[in-house]
Amino acid sequence: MKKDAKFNTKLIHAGHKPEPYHSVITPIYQTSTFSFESAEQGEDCFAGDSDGYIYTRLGNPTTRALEDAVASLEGGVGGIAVASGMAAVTTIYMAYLGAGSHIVSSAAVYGPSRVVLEKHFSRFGVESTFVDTSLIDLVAAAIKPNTKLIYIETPANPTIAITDIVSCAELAHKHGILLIVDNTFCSPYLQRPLELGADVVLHSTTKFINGHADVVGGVIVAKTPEAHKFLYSVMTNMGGNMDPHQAFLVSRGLKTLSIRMERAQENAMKLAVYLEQHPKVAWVLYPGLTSHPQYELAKKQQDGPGAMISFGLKGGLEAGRTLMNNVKLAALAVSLGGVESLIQHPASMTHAKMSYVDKQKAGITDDLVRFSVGIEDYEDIVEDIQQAFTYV
Ligand code: LCS
Repeated sequence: MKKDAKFNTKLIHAGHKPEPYHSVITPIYQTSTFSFESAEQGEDCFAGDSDGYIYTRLGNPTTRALEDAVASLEGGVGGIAVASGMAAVTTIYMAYLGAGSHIVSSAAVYGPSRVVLEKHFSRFGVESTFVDTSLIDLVAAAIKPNTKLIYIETPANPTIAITDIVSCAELAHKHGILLIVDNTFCSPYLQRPLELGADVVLHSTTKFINGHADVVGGVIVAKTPEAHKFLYSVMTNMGGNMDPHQAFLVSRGLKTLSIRMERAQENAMKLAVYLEQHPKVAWVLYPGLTSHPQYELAKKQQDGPGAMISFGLKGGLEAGRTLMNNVKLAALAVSLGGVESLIQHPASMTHAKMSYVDKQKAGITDDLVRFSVGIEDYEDIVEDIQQAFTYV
């Protein structure tokens, strides 16, 4: 593949290396270990003087193909494939936070990305402050002399709040801080944070990157070789590597990212418009609607509004529950970004472990219903919602 290949060409070809049997797809190297040609070559591998594979936790050709593909799509120098999105989050926290250090994070992030700081990293002396990062002044005010990371999710799970990546990067770098962006909701097809100034980007590949709701996984992409090497060493020592079989499936899913994203987004735009004019709906948050508070920012930093919608019904929590209990096509399930439509209630599901007060402050209200729009025919998706509304 030529270096300046365009996005869709990269999706199909990036990461694949010549194979002894000329296989068109990178095979599953389902092996835990690799033999050395000689004791000397083994020594060179461990010294880093030879790029031979050693042991699958330290690297594997199937996972490397995925790492290189996502790094190429994000415009980074190297990828690190890990067992889950949370392994990506915690590898980054482990790498850059330590006793006496401080992180400023979006208040609305995937529940465990926040809870792991509050419940576990706090045990090792890490301080964290959670603010609405869509307001840059709040981010600036939260920075302390010991702040090491600004961590943002944009769009945020589940509030769909958008944070200005360029402004956060400028602010972070002015203070010698790194900017980490969880790009799970957009995927590199719609947003490339490294191009906007971020230092490290991460994904739960469980979502849009794999896109088929059949594998849990994560990936980190670093902007510099130094950051890549450091994060890689933390990951291999902590042991959160992705398995080759997992990587094969994610690589397979990745190839259709653009067409899945386009189709899901087209459905989401229509569904958001439908919901916004529905008499039983109180509010809708979707970056493609002019009513979204950061509509202009989303248009500037994203290549499209994505496929995630949050909304609330006039009848509040009870009405939302009735709606969720009556959908038939959409599954009542957590996760997102797959080919199938999913509906869930963040306050009692994905974000249940956050305190009530923190949920309120972060905008994760009891009435919030989250819809991950799939690639089914729009007519069937909307017909399903319409019939569920008759029970509300
Ligand atoms: N980052 C974001 C933005 C996420 O939405 C999730 C999972 C993760 C990281 C963690 O990834 P995992 O370890 O699950 O691969 N979000 C989920 C959600 O909203 N419902 O179920 C999982």
